[in-house]
Amino acid sequence: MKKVLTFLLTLALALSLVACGSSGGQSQAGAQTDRGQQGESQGGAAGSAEDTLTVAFCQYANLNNWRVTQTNDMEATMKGAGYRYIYTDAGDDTAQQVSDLEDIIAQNPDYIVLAPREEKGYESVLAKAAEQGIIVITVDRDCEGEKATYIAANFIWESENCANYMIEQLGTTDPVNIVELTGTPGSTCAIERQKGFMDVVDQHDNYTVIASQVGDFSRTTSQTAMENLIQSYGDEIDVVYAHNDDNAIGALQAIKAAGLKPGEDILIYSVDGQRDALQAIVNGEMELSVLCSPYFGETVLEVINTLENGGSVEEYIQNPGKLYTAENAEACLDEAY
Ligand code: GYE
Repeated sequence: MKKVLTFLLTLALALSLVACGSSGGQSQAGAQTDRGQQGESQGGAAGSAEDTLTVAFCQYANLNNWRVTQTNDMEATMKGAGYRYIYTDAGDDTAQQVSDLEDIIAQNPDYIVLAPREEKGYESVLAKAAEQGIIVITVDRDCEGEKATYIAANFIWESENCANYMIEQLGTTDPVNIVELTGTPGSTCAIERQKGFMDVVDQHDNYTVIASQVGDFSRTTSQTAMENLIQSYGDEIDVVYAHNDDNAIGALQAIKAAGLKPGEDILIYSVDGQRDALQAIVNGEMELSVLCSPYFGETVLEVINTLENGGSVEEYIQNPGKLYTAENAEACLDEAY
């Protein structure tokens, strides 16, 4: 039974290790523009002012490449479609994001695209939007409250793949000590990336998570956290499991600064598919980054078009992912952000 399972896992892994190139079709291309200012602006040519839709994008922060890429893609796609565009950036503060939503609702847009910071805290403001007939689409993380759909990656799949790839490399007999650097506390991706990883790791006695610290999807926070972990555990650490590439790159810097060799003394597994992570894989300093695409504009556009034409949409729309490893990272550098 165990053999069959191992075979199936290896097969699943092999299938998800797709090469790069135009035929892959796994990542959505998105035009990039300079980051938008807060406020409202008119997009490209479309019908008269009355029949132009207004779309608001409520971003929770722009603290890393992933977020900036998401923000730029959303602005370019919505303006490219000719919509009136409202944009807010809550500066990594949930209470501020709720207040941004209040301001957006006061402007009565047709749609709100919400990238929520965490899962809780938005219920009453989303009820207000619904009362006013404003359609809400959540992107990349979910939150409680009324919405038409939730578009995101499968965080459980991402984190199971981190664990499976690690197990494929390190086996099921020798003891392996892991430190985990987590994302924004209370966010869907931090909750599920921990769960998916632990569900796999818990099946093998030789793997132990010796410490877990908040990296907050930030390079500087993660670097400091990793410095402290190296001080406490030193040579005992075999693996860093990072909830995103900023956590991974921060850890990588701390490992190097401590005179240790990433890729030899400590192996790093992560999620996002950021360019710096792919480069680290090419350099032999990271093992894996699982793609979590920051491009949502095209899917949001499809949702809006479907709803405007009287159609219905699924309550969860999944963004596809894939694995970047030493086998394909170099060939994929150009598609990374
Ligand atoms: O992994 C990270 C970003 O919510 C899925 O947030 C997203 C995560 C992504 O800041 O880089």
